[in-house]
Amino acid sequence: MPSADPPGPTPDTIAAIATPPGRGAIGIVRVSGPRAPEIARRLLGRVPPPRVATFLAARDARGELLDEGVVLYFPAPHSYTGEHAFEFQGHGGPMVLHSVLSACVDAGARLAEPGEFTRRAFLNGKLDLAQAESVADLIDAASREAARSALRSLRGEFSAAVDALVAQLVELRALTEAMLDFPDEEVDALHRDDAAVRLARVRGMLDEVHGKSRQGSLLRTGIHVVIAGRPNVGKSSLLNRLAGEERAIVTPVAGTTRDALREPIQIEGVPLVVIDTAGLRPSSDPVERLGIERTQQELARADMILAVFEAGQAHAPLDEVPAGTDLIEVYNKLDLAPGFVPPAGALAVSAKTGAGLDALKQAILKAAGWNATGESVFLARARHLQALQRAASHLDAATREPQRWELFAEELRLAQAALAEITGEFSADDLLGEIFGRFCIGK
Ligand SMILES: Nc1nc2c(ncn2[C@@H]2O[C@H](COP(=O)(O)OP(=O)(O)OP(=O)(O)O)[C@@H](O)[C@H]2O)c(=O)[nH]1
Ligand SMILES: [Mg+2]
Repeated sequence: MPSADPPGPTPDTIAAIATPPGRGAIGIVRVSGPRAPEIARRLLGRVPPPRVATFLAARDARGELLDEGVVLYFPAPHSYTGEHAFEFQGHGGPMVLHSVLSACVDAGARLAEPGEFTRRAFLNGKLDLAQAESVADLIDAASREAARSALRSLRGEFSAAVDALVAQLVELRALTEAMLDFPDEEVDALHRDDAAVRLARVRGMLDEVHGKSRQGSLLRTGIHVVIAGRPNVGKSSLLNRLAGEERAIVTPVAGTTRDALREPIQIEGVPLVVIDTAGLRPSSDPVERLGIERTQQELARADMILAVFEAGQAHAPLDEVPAGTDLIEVYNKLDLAPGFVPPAGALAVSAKTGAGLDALKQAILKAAGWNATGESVFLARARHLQALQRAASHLDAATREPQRWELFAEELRLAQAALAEITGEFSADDLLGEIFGRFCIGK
């Protein structure tokens, strides 16, 4: 069998169940590596024709029937991993799938580690690192918007934007390095001006990518919004309104909520976790005091706080709310105080009638840094944001060195290296381990 294996040590052949654990109509066992054809021959009696759905029986080494199903065979390099690979689509029961998997191992495969198929796709140049990460992001996407962004990254939009930045930097570096042989004073003003203009252009592009990435990172992580206030102001009612269903218990009794209640919701496709908490007040009831302690813990790790008050009622300031967290003041029960005008920057709502709720949702999105421009955003990870920030600070350092070409050139080199980490041109092994270790097995 002709082999398209990459040079270097021959990799193992890996196998895994690619469908989620449990029972299902169909279950898939996936095999990838140089021995895949041989394993197919042993398991299925033949190497199936490439890329054609072929119905075959799977047997163990003693010839005992394990299952029958549809097999797809992808010879290298035209597979997900770039290696010889096949997928056996059998009956989706744990016993059946495990017996097929064991037969693959008996025939020479080893069990795959989490993310190993995608790691191989990266190592074989099928995907760059940002694309490989977007595979996991697509699988984990918690909202439609997040899934769409992940898919765009998988198709290479994010990588293309980063590559475009790198290309501009390479051009600028070439220009600069050509000048390095001349003493600084002989590099004429024309060259310096040209370099400055180009640098400013790259810096502007970088800002744009960074902006879209920061927005996209909201889609990945979700925003934790904590509703806090004195008892009975309508915090739980507000949570129910935002969630669109009766999740939290609402009563006229002050001190109803004890445990913090978390509710995942979406506003315009942006995932949020809204947390209802026990009303803050001095209390001698031990249960209520424990609840209030939890409120304080939630407040400490909130991304955003909705500080709820009653419209038209005098109230003491909420000193318990930590300074420095994004905060929206919300005056509830507007229906009981018609004509009430909230202080500047605050919002008035009625959890009872729904008045002001749309404005509140928009305010939450705005405070989170989301602006619905309709433009595509990049579902960036913290790693990407850090690399973009590092690149930006090197470009800024370059801006400060228009007279010293060596330093100017060095900062450009560092900026380029930071960007290259995103797509994985230069990546340390431990980084790869960390990224792919978080995948599910079989992906
Ligand atoms: N009229 C009116 N009543 C409301 C509104 N929102 C809440 N209420 C009432 O206010 C009372 C308290 O509401 P909750 O949502 O339980 O208040 P809470 O802030 O969660 O109270 P604790 O959990 O005890 O801290 C209930 O009787 C609600 O029906 C509103 O917008 N208008
Ligand atoms: Mg409550």
